[in-house]
Amino acid sequence: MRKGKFFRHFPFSLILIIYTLFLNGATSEDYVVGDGDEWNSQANFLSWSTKYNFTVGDILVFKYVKGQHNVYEVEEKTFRSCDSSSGVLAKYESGNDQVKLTEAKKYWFICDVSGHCLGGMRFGIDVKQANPSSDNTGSNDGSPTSQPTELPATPPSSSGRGTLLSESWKTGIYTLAFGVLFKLFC
Ligand SMILES: *[C@@H]1O[C@H](CO)[C@@H](O)[C@H](O)[C@H]1NC(C)=O
Ligand SMILES: [Cu+2]
Repeated sequence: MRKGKFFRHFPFSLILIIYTLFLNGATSEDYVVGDGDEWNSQANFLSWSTKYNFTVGDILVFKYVKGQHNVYEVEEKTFRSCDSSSGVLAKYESGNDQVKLTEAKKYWFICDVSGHCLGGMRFGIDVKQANPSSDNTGSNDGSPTSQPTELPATPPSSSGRGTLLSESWKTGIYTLAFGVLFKLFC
């Protein structure tokens, strides 16, 4: 009676699908810098950079007409000064640059075409570990000063608690899904 068994377990298949969707949500995302405006002199990258929560594994896509702009990943002081004579970590200029965010740290990007950085083609983002619940307390790699002073730009109502609640809710879903899988296959 395999068929009967399958249909009896059908609701569990749904849970499995939901579980898969959650996993996908936690893996990686592509973000086109500037969204529809892309990487150009008119867009406001300060507001763009605060629109999303970036996690390790995400990819930034810089789209622009090759030769009109470029993308430098820089250190914070270079981001602030727009002086690219030092502090440049990586350069991109293809017009369709895919930058994978491989570390949990602050990333800073500028356009090094003359005047563009000072004109607003620059932004910084804080890339977080994909699963904060497992790796939040204890070790943070060598930047003790940046931790306690950090405030959310627009504090929603008790954001910390909300995060905690949604994290434990997710954990609940995962546990439930694992339990179901265990019953199905063991
Ligand atoms: C980013 O994270 C904060 C705090 O966890 C949350 O309040 C906010 O809704 C998130 N924003 C997006 C776009 O996911
Ligand atoms: Cu530019």
